[in-house]
Amino acid sequence: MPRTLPTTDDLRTRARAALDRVGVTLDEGAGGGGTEREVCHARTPLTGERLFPVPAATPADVEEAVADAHRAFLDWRSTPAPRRGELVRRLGELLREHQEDLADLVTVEAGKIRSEALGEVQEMIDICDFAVGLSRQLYGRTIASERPGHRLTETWHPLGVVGVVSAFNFPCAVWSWNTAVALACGDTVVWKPSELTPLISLACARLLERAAEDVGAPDGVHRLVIGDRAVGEQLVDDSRVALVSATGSTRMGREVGPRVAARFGRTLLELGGNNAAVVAPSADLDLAVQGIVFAAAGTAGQRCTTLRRLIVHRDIADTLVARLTAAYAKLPVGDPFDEATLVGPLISTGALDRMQEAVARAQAEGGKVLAGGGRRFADIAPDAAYVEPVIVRVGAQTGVVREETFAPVLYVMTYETLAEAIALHNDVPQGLSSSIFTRDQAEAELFLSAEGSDCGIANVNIGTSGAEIGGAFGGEKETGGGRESGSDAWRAYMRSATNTVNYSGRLALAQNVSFL
Ligand code: UN1
Repeated sequence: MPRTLPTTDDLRTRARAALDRVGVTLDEGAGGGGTEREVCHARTPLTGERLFPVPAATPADVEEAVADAHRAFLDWRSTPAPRRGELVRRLGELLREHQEDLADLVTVEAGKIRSEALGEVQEMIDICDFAVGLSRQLYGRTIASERPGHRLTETWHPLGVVGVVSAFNFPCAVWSWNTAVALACGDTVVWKPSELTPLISLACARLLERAAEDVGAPDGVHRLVIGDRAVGEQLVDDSRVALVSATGSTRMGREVGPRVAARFGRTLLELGGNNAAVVAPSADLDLAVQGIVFAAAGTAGQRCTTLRRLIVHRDIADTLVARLTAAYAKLPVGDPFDEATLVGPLISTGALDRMQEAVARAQAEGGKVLAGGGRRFADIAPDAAYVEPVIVRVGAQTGVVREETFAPVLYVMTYETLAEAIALHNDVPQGLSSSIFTRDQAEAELFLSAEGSDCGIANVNIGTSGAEIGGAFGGEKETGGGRESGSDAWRAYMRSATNTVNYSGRLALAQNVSFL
């Protein structure tokens, strides 16, 4: 079990080296004597301490970023799509070249373990490959016209500037899902990352800037604006931002959605999840235990797809719970750079407080803690939040179980009939990801059917998290309804036009209308 943590100085050196290799020069004087500029402090959850001051965008900077992106859009929209794909291909090459550097920054700033940090960068590489292909496949339809000598078609055009608002937990992959697809679609991007992860954002923005230089794309195809909520609000309210694609809490989405709608802009919202897995009596328990532990405790419970509720058939509940508690007891919590670690730190001590409050509420509501909950390294890193993932057995789906707590807390409930399990499954406000572990095909099919899971992602014999980029990603109800990444999610980044072409030489009106 890892016992030590890196020092903040080590992490600073590591981050600086990665940034250097990517080509980012930090203005380390920012925030120092004399300057009036607002700064955002890069920090690391590994020690909870600050790394570097990073200049924050002023309102004038945000204005300029949107103006630049809008100007670039006017040019980019008429660049042939396969040529636009060349920019994304070059970005993908640079991401491959710097996969280790970017993974270092993800670990330093977001606390992910090595394989998950590399996996996040892999997700960026994969979406670039996807978007390059997409740049030759922005298909519209030809529709049968009701009139002779007429052709009816659907054409897809670039939309405009896309404002991407991303969260700390996937500090670069979510940006890339939006950005690679938006660029192939002929849009330009202004990115407001989480203020908790400015360094990885600077690195990604620099790589895209280098890619644009290499292929001769307009420089304004992408702008980064680092800052707090006010920066996001400025993007949300700017009518030149045609689409606001925002990932974060349901509370954030509740504000963003109506504000953008009020100016008739578009939104793509990826909000909270409260994901569940049903474990049926026929389930392969070896596979289920592995799938559940990764989905519930992996990424320290900080994915929007994290497994938060387990709905287990009562005949196997005691066996499964015993196996899960045994697995939890052995989970190595600690330094995410240590190859042996599986659970890194929570993003902040505030997140730990919220986790502890949720567990206390669950207990007050009748729940029983079966595993975990202990804090680690509080003596050597009091500002960091290392915690053992928790399992709580609950009798009912009460208040706190229906909420998303962004931490590794798994609530376990039991069921008797599959209908009851599906009802429990769907009886929460969120609708992102879901899964069933079963070897009964009819049960699996029912879970995936219209009367089964009500989520945007529904899986069989695999956990709720870790989706591939090829499918569309997103969820229903309070999760916001957006779809990003693969499949035909690209359509959200374009506008369609219906074209009627009359080659008959005479005017024929639709619906047999006669006039003149
Ligand atoms: C998120 O947590 O915001 O499916 C995204 C997954 C990842 C993406 C999660 N591919 O878990």
